[in-house]
Amino acid sequence: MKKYNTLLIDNSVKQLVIVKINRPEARNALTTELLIELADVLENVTENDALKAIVITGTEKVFAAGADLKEMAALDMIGVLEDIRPKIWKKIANFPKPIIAAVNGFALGGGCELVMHADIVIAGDNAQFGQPEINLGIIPGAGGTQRLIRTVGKALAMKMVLSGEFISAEEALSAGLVAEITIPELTLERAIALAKLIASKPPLAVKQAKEVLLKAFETHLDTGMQYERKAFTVLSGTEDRNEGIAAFFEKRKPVFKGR
Ligand code: DAK
Repeated sequence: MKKYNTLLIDNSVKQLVIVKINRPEARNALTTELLIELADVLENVTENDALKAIVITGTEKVFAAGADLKEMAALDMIGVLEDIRPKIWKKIANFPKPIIAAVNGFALGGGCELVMHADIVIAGDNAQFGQPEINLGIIPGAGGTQRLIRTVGKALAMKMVLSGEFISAEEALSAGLVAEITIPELTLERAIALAKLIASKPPLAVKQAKEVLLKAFETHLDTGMQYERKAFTVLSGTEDRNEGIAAFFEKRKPVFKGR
């Protein structure tokens, strides 16, 4: 995979791409360049059948401190209106393979919103999540009002967005923003282990599962159930489904082919 200015890419784990956000001097603030590079990584992973999932992480102290404020300060209203970043966020949201976030330290503003674009979040016990945009006279712009409320509920989302107060890893876990907490030294390792486990599963089922689970954010139950039914039916016609059931009865490990 190519080299990027703002991301470090680790291809050493088979079937995975590990992306480390690499702007420590600006606390991993998300510039447009960084988002473009991230979208490029996702596009490459989407197109490569051998790659099954990505893991996104930051440094020990900061996952990401939000949108780059120098860049934001330079934008007037028309600049914001014509900003290309909403399109890039959409690409991240539409990425079809699993994204696992390994979060140590601060995940603030756009950084917290990036966490919410991940499918599974593993947090170090030093992690802090927040939407401090209110302190800057703005509001979240990449889903921090919409995804946050759907994830953690009204009470906590209102508190975070209106007050700018951060929540701890523990609070994030009990609110459902985070799937697991580890000691910070193991956050990435655990995220990789989980990504490897997912990479061993039948890819068509993983893809359908992600797609249908995310539908739950935006549909009524009845419509969501129809999506589930359709995806379930489609998977019934795959070789991997036959292989999974056969392997169960033959008491052996299944060999999935993504067909
Ligand atoms: N942008 C640019 N530079 C930043 C930065 C940021 N978000 N955060 C930190 N830095 C820079 C600091 O300016 C400082 O630079 P120098 O002074 O060394 O040149 C350096 O990083 C170190 O910062 P600190 O001295 O503050 O470091 P600490 O370790 O003491 O504190 C911190 C770390 C992360 C708690 C703190 O830096 C902090 O509170 N940062 C700002 C957090 C924040 O307010 N985030 C929200 C940003 S607004 C949209 C999509 C998304 C968004 C908007 C629109 N659309 C699609 C329309 C998102 C908006 C946001 O995220």
